[in-house]
Amino acid sequence: MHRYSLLLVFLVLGITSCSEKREVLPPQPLGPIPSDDQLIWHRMELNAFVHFTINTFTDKEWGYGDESPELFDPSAFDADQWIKTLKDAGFKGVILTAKHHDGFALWPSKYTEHSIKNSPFQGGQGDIVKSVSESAKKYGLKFGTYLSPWDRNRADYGEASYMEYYRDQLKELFTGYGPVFEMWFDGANGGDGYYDGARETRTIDRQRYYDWPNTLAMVDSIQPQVLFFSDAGPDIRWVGNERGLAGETNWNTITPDTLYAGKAGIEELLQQGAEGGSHWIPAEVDVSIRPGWFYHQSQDSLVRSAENLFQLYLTSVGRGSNLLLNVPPDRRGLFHEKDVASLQGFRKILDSVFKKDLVKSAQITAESFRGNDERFSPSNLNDGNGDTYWATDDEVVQTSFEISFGVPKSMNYLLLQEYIPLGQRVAAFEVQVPKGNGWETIAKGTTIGYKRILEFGGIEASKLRIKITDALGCPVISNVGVY
Ligand code: FUL
Repeated sequence: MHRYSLLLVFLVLGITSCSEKREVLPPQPLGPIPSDDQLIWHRMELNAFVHFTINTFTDKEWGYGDESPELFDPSAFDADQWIKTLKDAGFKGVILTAKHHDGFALWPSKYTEHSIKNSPFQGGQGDIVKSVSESAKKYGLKFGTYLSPWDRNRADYGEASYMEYYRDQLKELFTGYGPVFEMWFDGANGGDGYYDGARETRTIDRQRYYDWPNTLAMVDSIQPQVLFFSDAGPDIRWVGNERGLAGETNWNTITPDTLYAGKAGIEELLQQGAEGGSHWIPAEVDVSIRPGWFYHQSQDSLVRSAENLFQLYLTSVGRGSNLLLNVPPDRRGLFHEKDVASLQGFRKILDSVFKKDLVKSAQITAESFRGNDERFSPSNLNDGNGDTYWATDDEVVQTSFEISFGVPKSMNYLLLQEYIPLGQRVAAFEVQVPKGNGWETIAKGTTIGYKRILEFGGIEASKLRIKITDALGCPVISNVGVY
């Protein structure tokens, strides 16, 4: 009897520990995490900006607001040419300047005469916003829009009534043109302008004038999926420069309490984000393929080369941000041949650099994996599935995994991705190759985030070890690639 009860105790214990083993839980989300729409956005990686308006015809960057609508007359406008070029180059979304600072509306807004409806283009019947949104839909790109809060044409810019006008225009854009994935609010606000003949300088309270909470809530009530971009978010933040550079340290988190569009002195914070920040507000890298945002014939010889675009890719997408590359149509209403050639070349470089992932046929082992449960094993790192990941036990923060190629391979790039639905965690890592009986560090990085690409410039090794040296919690890595 006594012996039987002992056996029973063992059995019960055994069953409990077995069932405990089976119940290894995934890591809990750590800190702020992306919303579903932000996650979709991260996965887009490459989006295009299109600056097109009356400036294209006046050779200006910032129209004063007194330009006659008569000037807007592209001779061979073809939105499909833009969108097909972008699609072929791998872009997933397009954001159009529906109205820039000069106030000219590229759609026939019923709230102003300063619009395409009073231009000679298509006999006043044209609607660029419609053509571009429809073409984007046709080619499977998402459509986004930019509506400059600053309006140098309006008589009442600076007064309360202008905000009514601005909101009415937002309503037009958000009800008439299908789903909008991203809305861009520019930080350039207030200054001199035409203002319907006043020709003066007007300053506004950048923090309060636009009543952003209510303005955004209004848009959100029409299209809840839209992501708002501004210097300070709330969904996507500016990266703090227009040179194409995300921070090598780039947290998707930041504490936006004291931030607002146009606030000075926050460039570095925006570029790097903040470890432990209170909100998930990833940085977007906006940069132009030409020196200007708008087309100028004088800049035809200054279009970024394909190699230069690839460098921009490495300093934006390769640092965990999205690239928003501006491609300005010319006076014909077409992407210029030089820009098209660079975009095609850019695609070729991407395809050739990332053609062969050496990890696909390699063995991956890790110091440990969570609860020894296969669901969290390092084999998830090269299974081509972004929804599986390698994770360790909660208390295992400094750890490593090894990639064995079998034979020496020469390689140029390492690509890492964290599984960001559970938060951004890694703060420092090292890349090592075997040396003697140990390892030698050949590269170091800080954050990973959605994607981190390190360039080695050609090394040869039969093994790589990725050592996580600092993280906010146990690492959760979904993908590794070596090229
Ligand atoms: C800036 C604007 O002033 C430029 O003209 C351009 O639109 C750029 C994307 O944002 O703040």
